Amino acid sequence: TGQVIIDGQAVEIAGAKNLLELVRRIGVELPTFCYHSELSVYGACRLCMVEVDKMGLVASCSTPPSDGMVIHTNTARTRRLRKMILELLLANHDRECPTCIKNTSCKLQKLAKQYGVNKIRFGSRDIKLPIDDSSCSIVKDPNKCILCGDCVRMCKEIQGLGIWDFAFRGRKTQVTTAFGKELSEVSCINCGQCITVCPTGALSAKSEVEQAWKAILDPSKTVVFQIAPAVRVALGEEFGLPAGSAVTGKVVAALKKIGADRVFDTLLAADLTTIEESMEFMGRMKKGEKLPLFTSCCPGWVKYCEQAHADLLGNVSSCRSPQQMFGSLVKNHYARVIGKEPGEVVCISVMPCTAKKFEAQRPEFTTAGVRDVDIVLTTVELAQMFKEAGIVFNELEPAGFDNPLGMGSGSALIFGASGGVMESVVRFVSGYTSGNEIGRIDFYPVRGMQGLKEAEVEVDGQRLKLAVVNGIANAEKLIQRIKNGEADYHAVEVMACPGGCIGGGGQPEVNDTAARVQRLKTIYNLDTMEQVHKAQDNIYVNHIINQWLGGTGSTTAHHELHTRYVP
Ligand code: HC0
Ligand code: SF4
Repeated sequence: TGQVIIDGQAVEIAGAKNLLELVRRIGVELPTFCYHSELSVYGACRLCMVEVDKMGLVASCSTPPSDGMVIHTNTARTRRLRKMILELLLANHDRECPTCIKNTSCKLQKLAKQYGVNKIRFGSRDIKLPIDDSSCSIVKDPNKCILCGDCVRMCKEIQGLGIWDFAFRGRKTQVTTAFGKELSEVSCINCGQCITVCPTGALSAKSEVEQAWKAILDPSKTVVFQIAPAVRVALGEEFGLPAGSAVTGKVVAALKKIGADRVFDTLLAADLTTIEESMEFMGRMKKGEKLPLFTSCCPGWVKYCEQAHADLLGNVSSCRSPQQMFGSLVKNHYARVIGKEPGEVVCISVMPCTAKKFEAQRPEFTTAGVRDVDIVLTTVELAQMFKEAGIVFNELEPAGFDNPLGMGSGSALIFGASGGVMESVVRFVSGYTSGNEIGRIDFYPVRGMQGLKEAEVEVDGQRLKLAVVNGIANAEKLIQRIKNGEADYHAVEVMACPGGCIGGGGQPEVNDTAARVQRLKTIYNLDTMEQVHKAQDNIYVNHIINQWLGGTGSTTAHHELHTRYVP
């Protein structure tokens, strides 16, 4: 409680944790590399310095406010220091900006311009460290690292993994993996959350844009796209639209313009997943075995479970993720329908996620010797392709998906948000047991950005206990409680990224959770507008189950839509 004076203006403290938050309230944005509201305060970059009467210069992110403080944000000293810090960072930075993946979206570049840094008075960097591109999801260029430590704290605090840490001292300080191993050799789950906080080009997604162009421009290939649920509420941000703008029809139109042969929807496969996973769940409930059932659509979570909890793999749903069910349908059936060999059809998926790149190259997901999903582009990579092709995205007339793999229910759409898979299963199971007589089922307790959501629902006279977690650190806490007997559930949904896929490592960069909340809102608004609300009401999915797969629970369905985990 109390108040402070900032630049001559009185501001109520009202629960603010630090001066940086209070300064924002008077409409002044202080520069910072290392401050993120969802991470611990590190106070290392010192850019957010302010002058406080009787205290002198302090880092505003790590200084709590106290009643009567008099704060100045723009003084001769703060100006001089900010410029100097930026110059020092730039002096030690590989300044090949025009060819950097983060050119024009780099925070260092942006702040250098904003603070008028037009010369660097210090010597230039003389060491060149090797780039690590061993991972199929993430590229690390240590020459671009400014040691803000954001990736270190993200991986440790939100994912509980601690893949990155500081090593060496003084001028030789680096952020690196344990023993400097290549990223593909350590327990990284490919989630890309470290990329989302990296202010420079030090961490980026491994681009597959060139492979995608090659396929599109090859006349002997039929190129089939699938678009994940969360992509449609974020891609517009790359073209300056507000966070959470729904751009589904524009994405389809743009893909047709750049030469996609068919544009399909991952939503169709998400409905298929709901049906398969719900049947599996009901089967386990009946037998009372292998409970809780853990969802299996997040490849970051699946890899984590394989590494850290192999004893739980029997509890993980055998369903392939929607991305992989889709790829399997394309290579096993759709190719034949259009008179092609699986190798003549290139399946490209567009995902909000860097771990989907890893999932798609897993050796178990192949048909007749070729990958089911050949190329995985992130949301940002697809936007890049539209830019390269000169597409005036914001002026496009929307277009519709192709059939028969272009339709999904509202329940498939909400897969893109944490809690969506669980709600879809609840919608299916409630509908199924009541003979589908009932209308809409909206299941609010599992919605929202919280890291852990618990809910109970009564279905067919049985009380189902459900949990939804996002962020692997939250998942780990929950697993410990389950293992210690402090919690028990019938089903658990796990997504590695905060807020679920909408917050994936392949999404446009966002500075705070507000943008993620907007994306989340749009997902549920789109669901509200959908005519078809439950997976079982998707007539295309029912057609595919009956005509292509030989009915629910058939051997074909089992082979093509499920997987086995080898501990
Ligand atoms: Fe997701 Fe998915 S919802 S993981 O977040 O389940 O990436 O958007 O595509 O596969 O559908 C990501 C998003 C998907 C899959 C679907 C699931
Ligand atoms: Fe950690 Fe995820 Fe980055 Fe891997 S991708 S280092 S698990 S934050």
